[in-house]
Amino acid sequence: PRFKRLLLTGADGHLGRVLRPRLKRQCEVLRLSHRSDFGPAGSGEEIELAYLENPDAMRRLLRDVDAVVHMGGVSTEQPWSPILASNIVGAYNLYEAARHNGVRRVVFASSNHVTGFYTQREVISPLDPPRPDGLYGLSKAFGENLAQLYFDKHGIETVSLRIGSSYEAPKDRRMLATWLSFDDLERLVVAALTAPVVGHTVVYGLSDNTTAWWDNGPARHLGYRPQDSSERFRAELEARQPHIDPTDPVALYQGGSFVRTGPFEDG
Ligand code: 15L
Repeated sequence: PRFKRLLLTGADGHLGRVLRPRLKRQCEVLRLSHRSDFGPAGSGEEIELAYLENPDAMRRLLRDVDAVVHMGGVSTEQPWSPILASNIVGAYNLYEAARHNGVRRVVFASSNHVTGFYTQREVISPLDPPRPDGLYGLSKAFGENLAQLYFDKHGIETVSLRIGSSYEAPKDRRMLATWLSFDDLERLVVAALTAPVVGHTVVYGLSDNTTAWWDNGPARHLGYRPQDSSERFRAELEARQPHIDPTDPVALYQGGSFVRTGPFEDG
């Protein structure tokens, strides 16, 4: 294995569960963390439960790890308070813990919702300015800026993955463009962990889809080569959803339905 010990946060989340066996192949010991109990450790695994918003727990969690794959946190549009706790305070605690423990690299699960208010007829790259489609996307933009600060000031490297839609198969027509297969997710995370020099690199997480809104040219140095494509699902998805209303915000914007949810506080 390439690493002695890797840490996977959000290990019991949707993508944490996908990455758990795959990251195990990259390290002697895989430390797994989540906020609530998720069963026993397997061989070559350690489990440590921690709340992202607890700085002491985060400091303990990052002890003796070579790199962190940070999949923990809120992963959908939600009210401000859980986003503040997990994605703002939590991201800060993670980077402070990395600095304290001398951790050299973080792979940060950012999201395409950092740029969800670009339209589906635009092709953008990681160099275009953020345009979050909600509080969730905004919190991920904060995480990316935090990563940049911790590289510039403390030399901690990060690859921010603006993950599209990572599922077994795309679920709707939008996901023909945003789909990231689980095998390509693994390729992307491994590239992010092992590319020799990354500084703070932002990359979109998508497979080799025929229709796409994201140009990863500026992140070519990662060496990520997607090998799957959503194209084989196209006929079925277009048959299931034959009509697109181009004035519907869900069809207009890259973030899809996320542009419509929230704010929550006033109902
Ligand atoms: C995300 O950021 C979410 O975590 C995930 O649930 C999907 O909805 C995905 O974006 C998407 O845009 O499809």
